[in-house]
Amino acid sequence: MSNLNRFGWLAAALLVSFASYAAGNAASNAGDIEISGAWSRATAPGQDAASVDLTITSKRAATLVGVSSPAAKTAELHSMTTEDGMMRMREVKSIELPAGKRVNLSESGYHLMLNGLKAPLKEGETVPLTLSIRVGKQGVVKFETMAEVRSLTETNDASHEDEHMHMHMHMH
Ligand SMILES: [Cu+2]
Repeated sequence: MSNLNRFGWLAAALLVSFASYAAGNAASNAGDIEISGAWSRATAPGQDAASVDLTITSKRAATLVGVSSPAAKTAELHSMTTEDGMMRMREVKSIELPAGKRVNLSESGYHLMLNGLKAPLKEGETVPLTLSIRVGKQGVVKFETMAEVRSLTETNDASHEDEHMHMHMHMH
C-alpha cells in the first residue's frame, strides 16, 4: 500500500474518531469501555481475508454486536471451535462483554474477520476498525480503534499449527 493511502486512512480514522467521541459523550457511560491491543498478521500472497484479535474491558455489561473497517469489503464477528479435530469458524451475531471482565477475543474463542481486503496487510501498517457495542439500554455506540499489522510469522499463545489452519481455511 502506498504511503498516500495510509495517510488517507489515518485522516479518515481521525475524523471518525472525533465523530464517535462526540457520540460517546452523548451516551454517558461510553468511556467505561476500554479497547486495546488490536492486531492482525500481515497477509500472505493471495490471502484476502484476515483475522484480528483485541481486548475489550467494559465496566458495565455490554455486547459487541458488529465491526467494520475501511480496509475490507465486509467484517464479521467470528467464533472458532475445534470439531472432530478440525478448526471451524462461523459468524456470530454478538459477543458478550461481562461487567468488569477483561475479554480477549482469541482467548475467548473469537476473533474479528476482515473479508475482501482492499489491499494486502503489510507489517507496520495500521488498520482502522469501528466496533459497535451495545451498552445497557443506551443502544449501540461506535468505538474506533487501530489494529497493528505484525509480521506474517507472529504468533500469539495459540499453537502455530492452529494459526496456519486458520489462515488456510480463509483462503478457500
Ligand atoms: Cu474467521
